[in-house]
Amino acid sequence: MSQVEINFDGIVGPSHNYAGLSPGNLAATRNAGAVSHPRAAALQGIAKMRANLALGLAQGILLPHPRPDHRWLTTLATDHAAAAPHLQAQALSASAMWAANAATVSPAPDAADGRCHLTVANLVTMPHRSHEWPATLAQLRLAFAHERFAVHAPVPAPFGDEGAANHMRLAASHDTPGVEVFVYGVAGGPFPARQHREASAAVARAHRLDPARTLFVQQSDAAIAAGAFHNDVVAVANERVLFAHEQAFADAPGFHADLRRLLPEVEIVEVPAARVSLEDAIASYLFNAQLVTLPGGAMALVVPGEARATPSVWRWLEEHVAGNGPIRRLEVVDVRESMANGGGPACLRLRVVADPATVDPRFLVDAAKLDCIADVIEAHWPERIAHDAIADAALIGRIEAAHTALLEALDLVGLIDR
Ligand code: SUG
Repeated sequence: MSQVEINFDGIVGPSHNYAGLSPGNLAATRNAGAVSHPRAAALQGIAKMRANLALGLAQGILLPHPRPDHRWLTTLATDHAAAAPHLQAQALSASAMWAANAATVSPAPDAADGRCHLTVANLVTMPHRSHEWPATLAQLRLAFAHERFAVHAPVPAPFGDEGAANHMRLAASHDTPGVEVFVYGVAGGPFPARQHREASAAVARAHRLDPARTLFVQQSDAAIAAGAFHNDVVAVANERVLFAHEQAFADAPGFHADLRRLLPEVEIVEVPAARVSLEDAIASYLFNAQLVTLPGGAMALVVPGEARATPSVWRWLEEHVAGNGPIRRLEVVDVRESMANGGGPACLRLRVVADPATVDPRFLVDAAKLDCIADVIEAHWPERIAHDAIADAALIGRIEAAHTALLEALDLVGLIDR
């Protein structure tokens, strides 16, 4: 079978809670201490996957990590019961759900050795995410064990790497050589720049990309300061289309010129600040959308409900679809539990262009398998987590049992739980 884009969604783990752990992520810090709803959150994620299947797209999954992360706490010479509250929260976070931060992926047509390369992200900037990579790597090594893939260990600290959320690929079509774009931030603003240029350069070398078709593009300071802690909050690309906010990049004209030179068929859809402010774009997650090619060849944009609820954004989208733009269809999904922690539809998925027959089938889903996962979630995921309950032994027991039940249902016990 030919190369297709497969979206691997992170299943929302049973410990999903609002601990305000990510400075610079305005939704997460605003909701610190709020009551979370892990069961609803995970079912919202399942519904999004069902909707993508209904569009005719290939769909995969990545699994929640064991939480609390006892191994990490042991390296800190403590355990969950004894740890200080901030460590308890960091060890319990379900942040691995945001699969766009799992790895950077370079499809086979872009690599000199003709393999699809994946580098697991080190996520070193935020303590609660810095311990995700070993469990992610275990899953990637299993899911992509076929010789058509090369799975790489993380770039070493201190070079921050947040994976596909700061990486875009433009190509005439998924299965032809593309232009890979690595977007980095520069430190100095009010919030951390989580993607370092040095890390992106290392990933590009490991993936054996053609330097002549690889761009390193600086994110604008204004975007980071306004709450765009990852590039995928202000830009998204799919095949020949770049869809971005006017203020996403430090030097948009220079970036656009490079793109046009390398990919003459590129279509750049830039949303002017005069139509949608950076604040509205970030609050609505207009760009944290899945821009996907439907089986017939047209493109659809999968946006969160918040985009429809933001008048400037919805007006712009409706005009675009009514006009002659490349986005022909809008799909609205409800992922509000994830959104409240700063994770929209695009954050929840990792895109891999590959032949599905080369992927471990336990990581691919159809409607029946999603029904089975939903049953486990209904039966085992906590209905709510109040922030002051994260130290509660009964809750921790419930979270761990829920995780085990899912691995059992998917035949993955002992394989990815480190
Ligand atoms: O890393 N939120 C995540 C959201 C990640 C969104 N991903 C992309 N944009 N691709 C983050 O900031 C908040 C967890 C908490 O505060 O409890 C959190 O980690």
